[in-house]
Amino acid sequence: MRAPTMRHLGDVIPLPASVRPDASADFRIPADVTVGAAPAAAAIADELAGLLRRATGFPVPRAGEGGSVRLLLDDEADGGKSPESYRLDIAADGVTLRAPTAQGLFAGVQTVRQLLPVEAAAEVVLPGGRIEDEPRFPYRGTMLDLARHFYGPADVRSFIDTIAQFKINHLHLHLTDDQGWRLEIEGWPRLTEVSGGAGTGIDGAGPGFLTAREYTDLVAYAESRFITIVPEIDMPGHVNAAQLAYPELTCDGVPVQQRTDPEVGYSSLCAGKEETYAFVEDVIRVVAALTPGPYLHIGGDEALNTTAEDYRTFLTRVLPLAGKYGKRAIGWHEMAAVDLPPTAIPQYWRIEPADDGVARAAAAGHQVIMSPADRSYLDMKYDDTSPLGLDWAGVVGVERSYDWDPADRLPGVGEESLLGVEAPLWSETLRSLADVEFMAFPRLLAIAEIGWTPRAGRDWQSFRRRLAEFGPRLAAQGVNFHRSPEIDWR
Ligand code: TNX
Repeated sequence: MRAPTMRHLGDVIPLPASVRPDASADFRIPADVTVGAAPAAAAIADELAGLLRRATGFPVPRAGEGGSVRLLLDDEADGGKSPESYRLDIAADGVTLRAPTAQGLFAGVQTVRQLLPVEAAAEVVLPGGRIEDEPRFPYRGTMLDLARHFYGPADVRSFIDTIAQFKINHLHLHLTDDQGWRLEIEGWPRLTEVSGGAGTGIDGAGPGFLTAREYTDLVAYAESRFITIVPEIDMPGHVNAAQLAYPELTCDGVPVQQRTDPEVGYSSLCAGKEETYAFVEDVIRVVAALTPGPYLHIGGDEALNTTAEDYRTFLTRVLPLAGKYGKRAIGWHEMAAVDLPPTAIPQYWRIEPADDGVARAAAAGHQVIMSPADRSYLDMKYDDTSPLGLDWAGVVGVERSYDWDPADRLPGVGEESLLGVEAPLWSETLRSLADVEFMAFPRLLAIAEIGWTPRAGRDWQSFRRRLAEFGPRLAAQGVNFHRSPEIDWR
């Protein structure tokens, strides 16, 4: 007899690598359920106990290392497994979740969370069976554009909470652009005083910046959700806000006007001036010191007002600075036009393949992040009726977000060249967290599944059916998702 609220073992997004249901092993969660874990997994066990408490109304105390729901850390020696892998066994007498790392346990807890009913019920039953899971790609990301519109720490935290459920593990923050500079940089106070203050952002409507302290706290919060922050300082283009604050960063030293329009491609740092590199090195040093993660994004896109020679001069000098301060450089794919340091990662956003050096970089061993605008850009309109968004890369419905593969996108850049996928969300038309959520959800769930689920296991009809069940779940969390007509929402 199935409890009416019981979920199916495979009703998870992203779909796990292997799901083997066993109807004889359903776990009827008893009133005396306890959660046990090794001390190294205590925080994750606390989280799981909280989720069970909310779903059942039972007290769900923590139980040392025993308990009817147990989190086990396996020996790391378990050769070759992804640190994010986990195995979940649900049996009539309890649940065992095992993983080689805390990160894997966290991933498994997100799966358990989705197997609990949305609303508290008199009897909560977890579906019996075994899930064995690990990600296809190590990098599964999304991006917020804090430059065109600033979102404060509370909004970014809320976004982190939502995306972590879907095993997104990188959040790229686009911190600087023509319309604003959003991170305090020690020694360069005017960046945020002038370009983070009132009247900045698109239409002057998106002011604000992160203090170094707020940024540090945000990075730590993300880390507690197993999300790595990837900070971007965009250069040599997209720098009007920096030049407004420090006119010596222009070639002629003449002050620029403040810009709050969405135009791109007009500003450029001055490749021939030493002041440029003193500034850039200082910024990279400070951002690297504030960022524990391995990556620093240097932008490099749409430098339409920089000559090809200046672009090469600039990046050839700047890219090694990421390595000097202990980081791997990520840059938009335009940077592949120059000779890259061995660890540099191009992020591909083009619609049509072109001879832009990305395939050459992949052949030389560089990893690539796939973000094709016509599939993964969360700022594109869903359809012609979308109240928000742009359409230069076309309209991107949910099926279009889902039904493509990053390993097929660019000849010469196959599975083994991919670090992963990222869905960027630019802010030109957005004004609030509610707007961010409307554009990101549900499309980001499609990208999350592309990044996690084995290619052979993916299927649009299956995704569409599973996604329908997430309507009430997202609604219960207060997430402002788009009720796309492509989905038969519950
Ligand atoms: C292109 S894609 C940009 C951004 C815009 C975006 C709008 C890329 C690397 N740069 O400056 O915000 O289009 O969709």
